[in-house]
Amino acid sequence: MNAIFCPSVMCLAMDNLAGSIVELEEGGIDRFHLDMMDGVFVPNYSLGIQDIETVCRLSNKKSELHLMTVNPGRYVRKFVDLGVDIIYIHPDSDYHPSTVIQQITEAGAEAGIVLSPGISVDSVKDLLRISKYVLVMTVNPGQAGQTFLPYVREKIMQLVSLKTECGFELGLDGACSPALIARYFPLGVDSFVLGTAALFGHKAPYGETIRELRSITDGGAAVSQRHTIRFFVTDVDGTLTDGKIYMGENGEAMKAFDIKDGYAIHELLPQNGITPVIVTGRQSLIVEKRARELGVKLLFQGVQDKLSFLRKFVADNALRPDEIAYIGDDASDADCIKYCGIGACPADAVNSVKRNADYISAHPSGSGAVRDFVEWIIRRRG
Ligand code: S6P
Ligand code: MG
Repeated sequence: MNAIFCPSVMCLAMDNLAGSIVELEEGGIDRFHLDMMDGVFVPNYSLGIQDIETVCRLSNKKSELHLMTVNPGRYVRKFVDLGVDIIYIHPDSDYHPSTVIQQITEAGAEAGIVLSPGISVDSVKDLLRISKYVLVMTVNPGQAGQTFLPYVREKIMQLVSLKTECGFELGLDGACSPALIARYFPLGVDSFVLGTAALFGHKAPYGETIRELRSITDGGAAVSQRHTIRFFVTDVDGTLTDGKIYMGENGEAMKAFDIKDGYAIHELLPQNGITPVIVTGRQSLIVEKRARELGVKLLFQGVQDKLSFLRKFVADNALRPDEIAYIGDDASDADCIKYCGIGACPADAVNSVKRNADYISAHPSGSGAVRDFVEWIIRRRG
């Protein structure tokens, strides 16, 4: 499965539209992304019906129309007649988005929904089942050239875990830089709208830039990572436990572990060819005992700098960082979460960790967050 690249026509110089369409098609794009704004739903104007007609007439590729207008159902039939293949609406742009989705499908196009940064997955849950495409805006709608909003990360990963069950293709729109594509394609995002962050305003010919983007996502690391996590690294205090340490006169006396997490480590990971690794900054006999009980052979205690440890672990085992999944809860875990292929944290992790996590479990520390993350990884492999 290759990444789907959709150049944003709004970012093109209109004085050579025909030439650019040919250059982009020959350069290897997948479909054209057409933004329509009405100055009401978003404070800007972009392509009009005439432009859409021109792109559909001149191009041989599919086109997707992103409606940022109030009353998005109004011209659906017209757009389909012009040759638009996919029509995206913002659910919050109409009182009855499900009716508009039905209208789009009945008119002969495929329907998608676009989630602005402030729109939650929960608020559109039922629409996910009738939408063939879901596009997450990583910037506020209305303009090109904005900066990625980190709080949408959680939404992207929620949708990654729902896409197979609901049967939609997942895309990102806004600030899709090469780095963002390199991060999110392996995690399960299918399509990317290419605007100023990756394609336009750069000196290189489109074909060259697209080839470079393809080299990030085709074959090699990115594709195999979509399927292959080999090691599962977990922190202890505040991840496998609730973070509380019960001290007796002779030092550490008790920690509580969750049986559900234990099952994931002892059973689910090995069954799926993934090796569990426990890494902790503290030293404790309790952890040693628990690791033995769970059959974890790779236990590393007293690790003060977890990132340096991971780098060495990767080098010693001839791995790539993207073959590791990591879960942790505190500041010392934040860099590891960024470094590894997939990073997660329990619901009550500190904010610096949450900001960087690809997956935030709904379960708190010591109460099934590890089990939840393990199941999520396995589900994602399909
Ligand atoms: C923005 C619109 C987008 C942009 C495109 C810009 O409201 O929906 O499709 O045209 O995302 O990309 P970039 O890389 O300039 O943010
Ligand atoms: Mg758009």
